[in-house]
Amino acid sequence: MADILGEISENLQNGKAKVVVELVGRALSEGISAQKILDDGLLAGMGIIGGKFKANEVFVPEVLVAARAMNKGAEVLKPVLAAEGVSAKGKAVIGTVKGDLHDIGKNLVKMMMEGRGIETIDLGVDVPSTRFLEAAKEHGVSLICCSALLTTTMGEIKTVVNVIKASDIAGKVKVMIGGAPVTQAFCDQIGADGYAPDAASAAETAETFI
Ligand code: B1M
Repeated sequence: MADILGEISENLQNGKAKVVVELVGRALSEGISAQKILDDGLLAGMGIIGGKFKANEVFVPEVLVAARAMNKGAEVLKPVLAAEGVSAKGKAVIGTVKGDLHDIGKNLVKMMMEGRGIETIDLGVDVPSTRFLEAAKEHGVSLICCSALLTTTMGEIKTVVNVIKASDIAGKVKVMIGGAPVTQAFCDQIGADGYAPDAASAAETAETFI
């Protein structure tokens, strides 16, 4: 059993989506539970890639292909997991703030969070503060993730934090922030709940909030 799960992890790290899909199907037909395949195959591989990304041992393209393989493998497991009654660890919404169209980093954060079993609803780019609030209520999430890449749009994160603080979900939802110009000092200054400098740390931090 360990062998096929190890193979899934390895092929995922190498971005071999087709092979991952095939191996996940084979593991299911061998009677391995979907949860075990997810934890010890897919998530294990994504965790290794996350660690290597953090240590600058692999870069954006490798993470993107690994995440694609992860998503393809997870698609095979989804109906089985639903039938086994396994639900996601928790839910979050993510978006790039109003006025900002950069989404490569945000997409990586989303993929890493999904790689940790967090269902992540993507609001896209140029997201107004009120949309973050609406979506958080609509999906009943416990975490809002805001990305900003421009010094001119960083201030929008503060607007999101203020909108949430003034809403009826204040205290029930955490706000995590990040993006190239964003720092821990900025996070403290605007009263956000958490900051992460990169996608792998963002997924780790998100897990503590979920
Ligand atoms: Co733009 N851009 N851009 N750009 N762009 C930057 C950000 C810039 C630094 C380039 C420069 O001048 N040196 C500069 C900002 C300067 C500043 O504000 N001080 C800039 C500018 C000025 C602009 C325009 C204004 C240019 C113009 O039109 N005159 C314009 C603005 C458009 C807008 O948004 N309204 C613009 C447009 C664009 C493109 C559309 C061409 C394109 C974006 C394409 C896309 O995203 N789909 C683009 C790009 C690609 C860049 C650079 C080259 C690369 C950004 C990137 O994707 N990095 C960038 C220069 C650079 O950074 N070298 C630049 C890779 C990505 C993986 O990193 O997004 O930082 P990053 O994400 C990291 C972390 O920050 C963190 O995790 C990620 C992975 O580790 N992270 C989070 C991100 N979000 C997080 C959220 C979290 C936690 C961590 O929690 C929720």
